[in-house]
Amino acid sequence: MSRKLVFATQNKYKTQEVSAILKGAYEVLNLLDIGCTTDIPETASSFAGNASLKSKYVAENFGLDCFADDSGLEVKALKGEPGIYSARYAGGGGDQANLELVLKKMNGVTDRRARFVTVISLLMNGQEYFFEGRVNGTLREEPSGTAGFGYDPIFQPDGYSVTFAEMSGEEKNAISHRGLAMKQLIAFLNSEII
Ligand code: ITT
Repeated sequence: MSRKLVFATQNKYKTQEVSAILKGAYEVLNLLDIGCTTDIPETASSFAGNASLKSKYVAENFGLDCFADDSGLEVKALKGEPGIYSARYAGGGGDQANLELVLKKMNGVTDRRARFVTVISLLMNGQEYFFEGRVNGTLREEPSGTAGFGYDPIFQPDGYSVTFAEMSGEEKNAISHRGLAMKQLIAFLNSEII
């Protein structure tokens, strides 16, 4: 039987991605699965700080080892925006509104370099560990593709001619920020003997 691991997220797409990556080795439970309906405040000023707030909330309130990620898109010409504000860049209008705001701000801008970043905080046996993944790419001028979520339809990873939203889940996970951070988490978990 596979071991259970709590992933402190309310984002169902992130749960699906991470479940697919950990398939076979771990059964992933998200916040709803453990009965946590609180919208955990993400008030820190860095990805690591926000990931930490989420994992600590679960450890303190549910007594469970868990991990959380904070992720986002950093656009060079926008001085790193939307960054930690990626999920609420347009103020609450959701993924489509966020994506449209980035496209609007990037209208006519020729330097379209951007990267996705994920930082994972793992709280295990009272100790905290961090893992980070990044993927560089460029922003399209128009959305393309329907897979994935968030900014996927406008992000084209370097070395590819398609956006994340035009890739299968497996292709995206193999090169994505979250996939890379998760690989480090898995290697760490596999190296733990107890
Ligand atoms: P939780 O905090 O509940 O985990 P969330 O959606 O708020 O879910 P984040 O705080 O990590 O997740 O915010 C990340 C936002 O960045 C997310 O809502 C997307 O807009 C964007 N994002 C992160 N990873 C992405 C990915 O793989 N593809 C596209 N957009 C992504």
